[in-house]
Amino acid sequence: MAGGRRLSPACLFLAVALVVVVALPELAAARTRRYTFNVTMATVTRLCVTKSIPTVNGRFLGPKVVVREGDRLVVQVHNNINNNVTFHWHGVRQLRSGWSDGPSYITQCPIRPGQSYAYDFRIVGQRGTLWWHAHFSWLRATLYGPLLILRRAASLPVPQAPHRGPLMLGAADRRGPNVSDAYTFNGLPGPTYNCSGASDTFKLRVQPGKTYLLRLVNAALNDELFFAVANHTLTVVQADASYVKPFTADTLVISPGQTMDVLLTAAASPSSPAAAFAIAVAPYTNTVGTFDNTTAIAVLEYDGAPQQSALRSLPRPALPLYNDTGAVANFSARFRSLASAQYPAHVPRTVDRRFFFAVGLGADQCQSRVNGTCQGPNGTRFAASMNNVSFTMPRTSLLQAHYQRRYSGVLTANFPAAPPVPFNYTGTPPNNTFVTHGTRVVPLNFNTTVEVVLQDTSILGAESHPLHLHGYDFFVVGQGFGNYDANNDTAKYNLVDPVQRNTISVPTAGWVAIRFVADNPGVWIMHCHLDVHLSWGLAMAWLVNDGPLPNQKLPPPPSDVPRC
Ligand SMILES: *[C@@H]1O[C@H](CO)[C@@H](O)[C@H](O)[C@H]1NC(C)=O
Ligand SMILES: *[C@@H]1O[C@H](CO)[C@@H](O)[C@H](O)[C@H]1NC(C)=O
Ligand SMILES: *[C@@H]1O[C@H](CO)[C@@H](O)[C@H](O)[C@H]1NC(C)=O
Ligand SMILES: *[C@@H]1O[C@H](CO)[C@@H](O)[C@H](O)[C@H]1NC(C)=O
Ligand SMILES: *[C@@H]1O[C@H](CO)[C@@H](O)[C@H](O)[C@H]1NC(C)=O
Ligand SMILES: *[C@@H]1O[C@H](CO)[C@@H](O)[C@H](O)[C@H]1NC(C)=O
Ligand SMILES: *[C@@H]1O[C@H](CO)[C@@H](O)[C@H](O)[C@H]1NC(C)=O
Ligand SMILES: *[C@@H]1O[C@H](CO)[C@@H](O)[C@H](O)[C@H]1NC(C)=O
Ligand SMILES: *[C@@H]1O[C@H](CO)[C@@H](O)[C@H](O)[C@H]1NC(C)=O
Ligand SMILES: *[C@@H]1O[C@H](CO)[C@@H](O)[C@H](O)[C@H]1NC(C)=O
Ligand SMILES: *[C@@H]1O[C@H](CO)[C@@H](O)[C@H](O)[C@H]1NC(C)=O
Ligand SMILES: *[C@@H]1O[C@H](CO)[C@@H](O)[C@H](O)[C@H]1NC(C)=O
Ligand SMILES: [Cu+2]
Repeated sequence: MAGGRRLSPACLFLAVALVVVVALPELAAARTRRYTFNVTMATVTRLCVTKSIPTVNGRFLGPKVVVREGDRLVVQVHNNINNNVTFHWHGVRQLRSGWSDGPSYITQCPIRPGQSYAYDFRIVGQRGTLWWHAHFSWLRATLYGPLLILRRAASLPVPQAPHRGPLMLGAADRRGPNVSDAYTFNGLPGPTYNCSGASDTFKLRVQPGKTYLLRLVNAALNDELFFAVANHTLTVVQADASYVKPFTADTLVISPGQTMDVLLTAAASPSSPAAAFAIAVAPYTNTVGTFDNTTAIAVLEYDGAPQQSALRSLPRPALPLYNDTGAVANFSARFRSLASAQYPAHVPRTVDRRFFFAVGLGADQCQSRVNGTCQGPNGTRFAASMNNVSFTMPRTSLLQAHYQRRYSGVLTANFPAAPPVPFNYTGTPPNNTFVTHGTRVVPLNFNTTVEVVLQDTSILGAESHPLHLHGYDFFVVGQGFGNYDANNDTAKYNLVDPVQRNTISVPTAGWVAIRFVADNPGVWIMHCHLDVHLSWGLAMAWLVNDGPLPNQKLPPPPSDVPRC
């Protein structure tokens, strides 16, 4: 993001989140729900370190926003910190409300210090767990919270269960946008870290024999995470606020940006002497750089259990090794849309436009080696790209430029549909790994059916990239290792019940194919949700033109939308 390389926040707390939701009456009429976000600095202490961090309303883990599908949500933001800010409602479709999507310089200019902006949108046809976070530079490190959408339908496709959630998984960092010091559960790192106090551990209390719904969000800046609960099997029922065919798993994999709703059944008579079990998260990565290789622990505590004195010695669940790509692939292969009569999967069976995007790292020439900015190989600077285009953040809002049809000097509508020079994406990298730069977009006619194959590259190391699309959910119709092969792989697509998501990890040294229908006019960024890669340019944008009918056009901007 603009300035992302330079701006270094006072601190990072990356999180897993758990939130408890009280059941609300069913079938309430659609209404307007209003929240106020006052962005202020506040002092937070974790692991014996106290720092001043940007917060919403003075709290770290920001407010829980609760709506019902069909509701209008209005969030009045006041920026009272000495930095620009915007907010993104991660996973909300924003049907014809792109002015409220939030990514800075894409759908709005930043809310400057002292300014206000009201995000105002409806939530249509979505239910489950999503989340919100800042979308300017690295500010989402501390500015985030859950967004829960209660269902409108009277009958549930999954077993009804008391809610325990959201559980926001994050991380804490003492230096800057670099390597975190700890992973966190709802902002709490737990007992595995030095100087952890009694108030540093998140505890989830349950009653024997009951089934709970956990709402999990990976809010960490740069880390895909394994998640498991000792001696408990989990049942996945939703992903990214879409229903899936329920399946059980001992270990989950959650990428930054993704959410997962899972059922946990507490044993009728737990045999553990203390009736307390460790909930653990640890990273999944193939990065060639350094990473936070710690394990964070929260506690699943049964009612009536004696107070725990020995949190550190709780039996831990066995998690896969940090680089176990096979475990990740096996887990992601299990997701299927529920595809029921009530919640059908409208999978596009034919495609109007096909795209092939090679996604990965690359290099920039380094002009100056001042203060470690040239840490790439052979004195280069790290960059990232799609089809060798590293995204340049514009200086004004792309949506504003589009609305006024003033593209000159802001964007060019020539983002390549395929890599300029094909190569063996998962083999020996080409000699020249320098990227090009630009604010290049793909223009789409309204209602175009799009297929994108996202192919990881091994340039500077093959690595998994959680790609997030704004404005749409997409169907994940295929994935595999190695180079995508149009002759053989297309025939194996699942066009019956593929999972629908807003964020999908491009497998390490592999590919994933997604489909969506461009029925939401506006400008929508698609980017890696590892913030470090986003700041290196791993992004592009779709420019979806208006349709012919009045309800297929982007409305004018709200009067208070921030200008550059
Ligand atoms: C926001 O918080 C600051 C600091 O606590 C306070 O001075 C200001 O009045 C608050 N603004 C609003 C709109 O609540
Ligand atoms: C990143 O980490 C390295 C090694 O710990 C440190 O020297 C450097 O200052 C950090 N960078 C930032 C931006 O915090
Ligand atoms: C938990 O699982 C471990 C490993 O499978 C087993 O040894 C232990 O007995 C289990 N504890 C309880 C309380 O079920
Ligand atoms: C990360 O931690 C695991 C478990 O402690 C260990 O096996 C592995 O070697 C570590 N990897 C790195 C790169 O530090
Ligand atoms: C995973 O990491 C372990 C320990 O760091 C290493 O021995 C092993 O070769 C790695 N596996 C892969 C597939 O890279
Ligand atoms: C480089 O670091 C030094 C020492 O921390 C600092 O004084 C200087 O301003 C930095 N230069 C740049 C260009 O950031
Ligand atoms: C390293 O960079 C220098 C200067 O750009 C270049 O001449 C040299 O060929 C590079 N070496 C390798 C191994 O890429
Ligand atoms: C690409 O490179 C991989 C790894 O070296 C190799 O196994 C594969 O055969 C290569 N594919 C092609 C089409 O050359
Ligand atoms: C890439 O570099 C290697 C080693 O320097 C060289 O042998 C090879 O011919 C180069 N390949 C191309 C396509 O330039
Ligand atoms: C979109 O296109 C499909 C055919 O490809 C058509 O059936 C449908 O009516 C179109 N929808 C709109 C809103 O134009
Ligand atoms: C892929 O398809 C081509 C052409 O249809 C075929 O010749 C080849 O054997 C196939 N490769 C694999 C690995 O299935
Ligand atoms: C904040 O946003 C304004 C408007 O785009 C811009 O001029 C300014 O440079 C930004 N400030 C920072 C620190 O990025
Ligand atoms: Cu990435």
